[in-house]
Amino acid sequence: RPLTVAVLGASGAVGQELLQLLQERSFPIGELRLLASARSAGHVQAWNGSSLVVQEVSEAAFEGVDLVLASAGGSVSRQWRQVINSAGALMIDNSSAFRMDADVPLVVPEVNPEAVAEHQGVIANPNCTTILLTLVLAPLAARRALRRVVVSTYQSASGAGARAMEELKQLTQVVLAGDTPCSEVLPHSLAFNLFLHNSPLMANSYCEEEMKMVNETRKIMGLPDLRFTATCVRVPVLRAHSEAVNIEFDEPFPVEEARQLLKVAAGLELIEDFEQNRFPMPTDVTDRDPVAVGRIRQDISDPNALELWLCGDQIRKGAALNAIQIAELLLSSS
Ligand code: 11C
Repeated sequence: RPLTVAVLGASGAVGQELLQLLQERSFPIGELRLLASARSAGHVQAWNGSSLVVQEVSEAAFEGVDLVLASAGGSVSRQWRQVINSAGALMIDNSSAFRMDADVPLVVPEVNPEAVAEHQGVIANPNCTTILLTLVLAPLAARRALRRVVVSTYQSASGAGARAMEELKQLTQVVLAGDTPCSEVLPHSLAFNLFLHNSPLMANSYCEEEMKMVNETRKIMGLPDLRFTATCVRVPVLRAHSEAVNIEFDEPFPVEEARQLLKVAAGLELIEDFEQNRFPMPTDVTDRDPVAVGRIRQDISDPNALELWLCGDQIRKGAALNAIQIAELLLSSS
């Protein structure tokens, strides 16, 4: 039967993408409720030929709901989890609130689809950089054991939300006009600039985003002891993240074998033309589902390691698409 679906946080960048994808993918919806804080309540949203009015989130708003797609931040998800589950609904949560909880599956459908079966009312959608990376790691790890992963990210403004995207456009104009840009959303202006990721620094000098990559990748891949290090950087790109990845295995991994595996792996697209020096770019994947991978090469400093590069749309596969694929996976297995 068609589902009653609630989108919590519909006005954000991920919320808007969720609405677009629910329509594009003909998700089986009987009723769609848009829920948000009092500030956004009353806003009218066009969807699939109709106009929906955003309602203020409340206990009553979840009555009769089957599925909640939550993208309003960790504290909102924490606040409403019990109410959602008591109403008999499943929450697919885009925040980091429950990702590392033992009773919450953390799922990338192409990588660990079997994990959804273990859910207790909440399934977590991983961090965007982690989703993109695991799509590439999984097919390789299925062939040879991973020993260590070293990743550097180039993360777009979209990861900091719709306001950061708007601000990047606006501050770019400010710089072009010869004035000094000043950010109200991020710690620094991104216009013609980049900086280390804006998440809080931890006691070990890694930022939260880097430790999310470490911990979430280990959980999704089922490799709790995987040696993993990351450096996360915010770059002046609107909505697609890129990653430079060094992957060490327990034995040499022929480049051509890796290329053939990645070429056919679910969710990936190979963009690789060494003669033309043409490899994935954020503009190749913007508004698109696949994660693009390329420049797969032997690490000249380690016979057991490969180097590669990937780009993926942060809002789409890095967030909204992955969440909807989790819901589709549940529907197909129920
Ligand atoms: C970024 N990955 O690009 C972040 C945004 O845990 O879901 C999403 C943070 C998260 O800044």
